[in-house]
Amino acid sequence: TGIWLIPLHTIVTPANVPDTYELPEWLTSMYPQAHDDVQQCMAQGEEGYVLRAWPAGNQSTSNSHTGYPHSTATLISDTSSDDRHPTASESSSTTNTTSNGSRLIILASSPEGVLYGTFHLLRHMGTGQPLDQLTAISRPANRLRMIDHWDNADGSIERGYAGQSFLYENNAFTRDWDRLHDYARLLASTGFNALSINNVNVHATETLFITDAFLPDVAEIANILRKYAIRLYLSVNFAAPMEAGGLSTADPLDEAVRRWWQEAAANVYRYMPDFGGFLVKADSENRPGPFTYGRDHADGANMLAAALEPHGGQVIWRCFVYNCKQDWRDRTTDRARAAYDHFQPLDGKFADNVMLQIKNGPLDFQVREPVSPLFGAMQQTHQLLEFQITQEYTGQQRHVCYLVPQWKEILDFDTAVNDRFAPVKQIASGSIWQREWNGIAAVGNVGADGNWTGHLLAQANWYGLGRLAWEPDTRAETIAREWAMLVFGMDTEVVETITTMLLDSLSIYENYTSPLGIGWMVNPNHHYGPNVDGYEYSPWGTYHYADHMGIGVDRTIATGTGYTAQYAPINRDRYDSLESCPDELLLFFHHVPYTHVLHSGKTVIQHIYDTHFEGAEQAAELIARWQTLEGRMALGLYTQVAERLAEQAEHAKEWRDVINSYFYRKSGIADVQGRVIY
Ligand code: GCW
Repeated sequence: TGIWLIPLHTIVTPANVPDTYELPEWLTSMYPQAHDDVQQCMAQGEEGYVLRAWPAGNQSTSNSHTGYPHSTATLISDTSSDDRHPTASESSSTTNTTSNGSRLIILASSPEGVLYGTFHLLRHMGTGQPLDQLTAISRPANRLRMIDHWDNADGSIERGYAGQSFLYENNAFTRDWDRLHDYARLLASTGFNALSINNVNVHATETLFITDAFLPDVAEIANILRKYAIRLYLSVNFAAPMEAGGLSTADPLDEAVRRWWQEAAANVYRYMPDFGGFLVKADSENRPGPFTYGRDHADGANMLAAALEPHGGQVIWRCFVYNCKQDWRDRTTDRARAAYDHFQPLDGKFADNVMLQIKNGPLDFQVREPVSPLFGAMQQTHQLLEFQITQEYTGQQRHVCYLVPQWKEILDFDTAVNDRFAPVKQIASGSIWQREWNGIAAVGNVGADGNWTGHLLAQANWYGLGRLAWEPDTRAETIAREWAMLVFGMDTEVVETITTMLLDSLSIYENYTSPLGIGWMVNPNHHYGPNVDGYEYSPWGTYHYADHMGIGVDRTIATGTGYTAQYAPINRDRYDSLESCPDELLLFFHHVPYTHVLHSGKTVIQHIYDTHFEGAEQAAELIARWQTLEGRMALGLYTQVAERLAEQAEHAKEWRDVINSYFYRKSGIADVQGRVIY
């Protein structure tokens, strides 16, 4: 097969498309669709591409490439030369999947587009699809498709479950460029185009990443990422002017502080002309921020935006701002309200190169939360949706928990702002209000472990986030199956078993952990394993208020914290009323007696018992399902997953028994099926 890469700008330029342009004769004669595809391709924008295969006999088979312009085409099946004219024998060479003389074209208006088109082709081949009928026209739905690392310079990873960092050790860069190269290729293969390389909690060493002490290393990383069209971002410390610059203040309105950031930014751009920008966690969980100086978040973000603006950089400012020192006796403060209360009033006040990064839910990446009401509530602000790929609260990559179905639900959620259909995916992408700089960012789940993600099956989450950020309408099942084929090959039984295990895993995990949207119930600090009261009398603001009568947080307007009022009317009313609130979020919004009857017909207490018995059984069944694959894959792959599934099943029992016993003892209500509760 001749595979042709046509850098479109050598044939046409955006200026002469679609009005008048001419394609060279050699191209149109061998490529019947050329005119249509060029039009389509230009419409896909910078990162899009057109992939097209057409069979032999449909085009001129002459070997005359006379007049074929130098450097407009490359035969990528030949690795010895990048830039020469194909010979007749090369361009008609065959593969197993296409007929003699068929051709395949990757058409894009930029090198990035060619890159993504190439990965599309590899994915197509890797999932066993025939080449000869391939037609694909694609562009990313989201401009920014980003991974945030929470790696620290000492080599640890905050919430990392796949070994140490491969970026840092002992307060220096590992300089493991080979691994980084592999990493960049993996990222690009699923469409990521941005990477923030250090934890949003910026400690002493990382504060200096924007100084000459570390910029040479940072720039080397950027050089590798650039080959795969990935822009590098850095998390910065809001107090850097003091901690790195020796100033006496970090007040965003102070002239010396503003100048310090301007110079720091200019210096960063001397090393990396295409540097993406700064990611900032400010006034959150003990990090410094503008509040110290009586300023607001717009003051803080805009100060950094002004420093980056001359260089084309951006500020990504996180909305994860809440009081982590509240008094558990105070029932009026509701952590869920915090992001909206802090940021919504600032809509319209942020500079154009500021994006607000908003966690998917109002709390913190629980297995079940409603969508953050901030989406849709800031129509004049660039917004970035933040997901967490690393499984902090969803089994820490010791349990299998395929998160794509959860992300899909969030992306598809209709915020109904302005009484119109306004799903989160259109707000994240910016398409709803024609905003250019929007997208999806996610906390990564990789580390130095050989399989990247600790649990092999956790790779599917990383892969899945990339695929969703490119095209949010891709089905969770399609993504799971694709990933399984790309990793394990084409054995149907293997692929189908893994696909269904992945698809079932989220509800299994939800079944045996905290019920009905209440969240938490984990051990404080490390967040692994059950502890119903772990955060009940703590300053972090995460409570369930269970007593002998009932459980749940009243967030209604009439009797609760009023959180429901942060949603557009349709959603507000649905959540506010006990009758219409969906079961799976009931305890997030309402405090109810254990005898309250759900829409499912069960009481709350019986639902807790049933789901926990069922979840632990399902976790045990995962082992049996996996065992059917023994001998059908490399032993090392088989065993590493088998070991984790065994641990998960044991741990699911612990969850079951802790949760069931706790609520049995609180409520005194027996299980109708009389199963063992301790
Ligand atoms: O999910 C919580 C984590 C913190 C994290 C914080 C954040 C990086 O428990 O470890 O800090 O959120 O998102 O900033």
